[in-house]
Amino acid sequence: MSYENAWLTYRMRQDSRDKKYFSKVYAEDESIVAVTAVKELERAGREILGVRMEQAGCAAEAGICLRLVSDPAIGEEGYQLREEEGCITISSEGARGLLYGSFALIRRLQMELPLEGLCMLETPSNPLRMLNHWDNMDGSIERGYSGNSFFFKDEKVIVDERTRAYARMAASVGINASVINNVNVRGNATKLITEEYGKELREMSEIFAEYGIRLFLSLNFAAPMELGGLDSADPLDGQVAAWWKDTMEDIFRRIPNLGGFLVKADSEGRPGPFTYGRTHADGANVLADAAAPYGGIIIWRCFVYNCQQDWRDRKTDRARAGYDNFMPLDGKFRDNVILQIKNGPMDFQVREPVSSLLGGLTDTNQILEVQIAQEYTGQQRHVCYLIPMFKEILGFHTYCCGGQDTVADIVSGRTWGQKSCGMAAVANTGNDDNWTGHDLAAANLYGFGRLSFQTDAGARELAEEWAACTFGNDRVVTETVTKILMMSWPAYEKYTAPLGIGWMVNPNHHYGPNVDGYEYDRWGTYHRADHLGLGIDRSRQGTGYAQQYRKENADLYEDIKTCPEELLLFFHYIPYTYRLKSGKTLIQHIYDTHFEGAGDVESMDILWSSLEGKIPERVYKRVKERLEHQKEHSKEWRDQINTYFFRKSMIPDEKGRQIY
Ligand code: BDP
Repeated sequence: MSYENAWLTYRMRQDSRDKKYFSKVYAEDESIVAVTAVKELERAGREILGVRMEQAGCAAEAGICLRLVSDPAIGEEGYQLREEEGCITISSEGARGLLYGSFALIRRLQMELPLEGLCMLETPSNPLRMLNHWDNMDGSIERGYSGNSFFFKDEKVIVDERTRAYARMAASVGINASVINNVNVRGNATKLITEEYGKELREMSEIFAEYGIRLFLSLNFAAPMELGGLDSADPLDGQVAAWWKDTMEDIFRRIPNLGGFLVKADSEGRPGPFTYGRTHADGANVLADAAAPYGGIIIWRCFVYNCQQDWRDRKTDRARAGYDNFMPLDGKFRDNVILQIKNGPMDFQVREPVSSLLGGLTDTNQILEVQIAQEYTGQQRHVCYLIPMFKEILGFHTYCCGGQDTVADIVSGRTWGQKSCGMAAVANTGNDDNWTGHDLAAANLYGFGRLSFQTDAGARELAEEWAACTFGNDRVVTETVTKILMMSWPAYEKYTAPLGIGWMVNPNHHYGPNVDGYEYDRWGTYHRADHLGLGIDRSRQGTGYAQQYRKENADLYEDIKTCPEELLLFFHYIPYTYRLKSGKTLIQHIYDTHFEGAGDVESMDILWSSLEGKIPERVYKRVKERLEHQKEHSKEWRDQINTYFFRKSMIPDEKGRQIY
């Protein structure tokens, strides 16, 4: 199985400026993670500078020195990089900090940034920085767009070279936890917590451990029945609790580097505590109590809603469900439970408001869940760089308190003083050579990791870093690739469903336009377009969702005049003739943005074509092919959406363009 090294593709540098540092290394720590750090420095020295690095006998002889220090300002995962008199010191309170510091140094080497006089301190913004893989044991990946799983094949756990390559890549951007199996736990995946898969999972977890990553598994809430032969999974049943205790004891003994479990319960047909008339707190707590003696964490997803909704009922609203289900339980979860909350109240659309639960909950550990698997954003056939979206989400003021009230503050633990919290991304990897199918989709993987480590980092800055590390330090390439990436999310938003309404996609696989695909079904994802207008009234007169926010935001969303325009149709039903701030009518805005969006893809394609010969041919071709498809597909989107609204409204385009 071949694979490429993504942003860890090292190129030999022509200059010898930094060679002196990489001739000798000295590490004060001998733990496995520190050993990994030294190996990584050696490899970078060899492959980038052509230097054979040796171990120095003492710190004074070294060009790079890894030091364990006692300094709470740095912490166990933070690091300080300091160059003085020809020696670079990487300091941290823990080995993981040393590893992250080493990768930060290597990044500078790749980008050819000066090392002399270097002095920087970075501490991670979030305690947990996770990837959630939706990999199935048959090797398929739910919402996977880059080949098959490299964790599972033919109902077996795979541990091979690629396991290490994955861990290395993830650690290089600061990831410290990984859930390897799909949240929808079915069939043999339920048995991952049994002896049957113990050996392989232990091996995998040991490789992860070398890179400071803890292994997590998704759990089947009905396991006491499916594996234990009990006739119930009722969390308040003593036998069930006892079964979980035994099971946890076994698995944590078998796999010491296990971090805990991720649970999707009472959601889209998965079993959960509702069956027994119990709450989600009852469900999560029984697992948490069983995992607590081993330091295990239970991550409980808030993606709970009625997927059997009646489209005729205008008062029910899927957007409300997370808050309605979980707000009453605030404060009722054990300390080792974390609620994992999708960024928006619906499901990873190109534009959604921030979930009302973030900023609602004050007494519960929280993780922000985003999706870099591009399920609704072009499935890794379209370029869609999502980091600018994540930046907006993180920067959103919830008004949950006087001071540190942004989503970034909440999930980092700053707002409510929590230690178990952070960010998780539904991963976009598979066993394709380039890991992410679309080469440019690797920017989302890179960007997510770096952003979860440093939420202050800018989307453009991360794009530039990624491009320089991936394609080499050529200014024209970096600038062009960054330009394409930065255009891509706005472009995708323009040519797909307008102003926050989302969902005009093909049911099931979710690729490509389908104007009424979800309109009259039970999933609760409507646009409610008619001949006068479209959008969903989520104000007080409507479903009342806007009122789930703190007053400042509730007022903002409640009123058509103050509602941010990009979310206008999410919160309000708007006539086609309504004038937006630009002076354009809603219908004209729809037409214009759709032409613009498809036009932007043409520009992206031209920009990419200008790089021919400047980047490896196979990469160039892979991306070019996808851009060709995206050009055609964005036109299909444009034409279906525009035609649909033209036929509904019968209002012609002011600019007289062809709308069918
Ligand atoms: C939706 C996906 C579905 C996932 C679900 C989830 O369509 O495949 O199982 O989210 O997050 O986006 O559980």
